[in-house]
Amino acid sequence: MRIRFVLPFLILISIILNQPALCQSPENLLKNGDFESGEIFPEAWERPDRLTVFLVKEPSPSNPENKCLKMDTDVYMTDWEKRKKEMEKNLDTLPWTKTPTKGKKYNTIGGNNGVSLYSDPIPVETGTTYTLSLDVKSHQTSGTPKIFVKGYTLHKGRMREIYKTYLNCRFKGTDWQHFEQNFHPTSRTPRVTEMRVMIFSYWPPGEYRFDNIQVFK
Ligand SMILES: [Ca+2]
Repeated sequence: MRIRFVLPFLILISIILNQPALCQSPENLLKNGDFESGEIFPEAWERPDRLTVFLVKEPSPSNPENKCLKMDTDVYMTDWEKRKKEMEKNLDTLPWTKTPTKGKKYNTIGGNNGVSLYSDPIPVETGTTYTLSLDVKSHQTSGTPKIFVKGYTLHKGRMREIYKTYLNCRFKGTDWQHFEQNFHPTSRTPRVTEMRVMIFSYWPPGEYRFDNIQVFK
């Protein structure tokens, strides 16, 4: 009698233990895409200027210590240019508070260049289709930040950009929203050997948040 009850249970356990691949997530090729490594600056990304780009706490139900990347495009161009010059001289200069903006805000960074931040390079495998995915949130009710992937090759001793694609993150509402897109960096540009992710926010001027950025095969 006992075997009649135990045997189906053992078979079920055996099936579960033999199916680990079904539960595994693909490896994220982008380092620190969840922004959890780094205290003031996110590891494996460009240095944020802390005027328009910040590493910030963004508690989630599963992780009260969660961090994400915040971009503020509601910053006057004059402030942004001043901060850029400071950081070109010395990356470690301390940040300061932006000038409050008003009016139609066409003279903000969001109305002009936009704000961007690059990841460290990721090696590219020829002939491979990749997936880019991420979560976006804003206090504004709509907007379209973009995530670029740029591909590079070594040309005359320098890495040159020869490939570019982007994911339009057209959100509505103020909750986190997920975006995902496939791309194939070597289908038309087979000389691409590495790629970088570039986060980009612009109009309307305001705050944009990014988390859980992944690049996987
Ligand atoms: Ca995170």
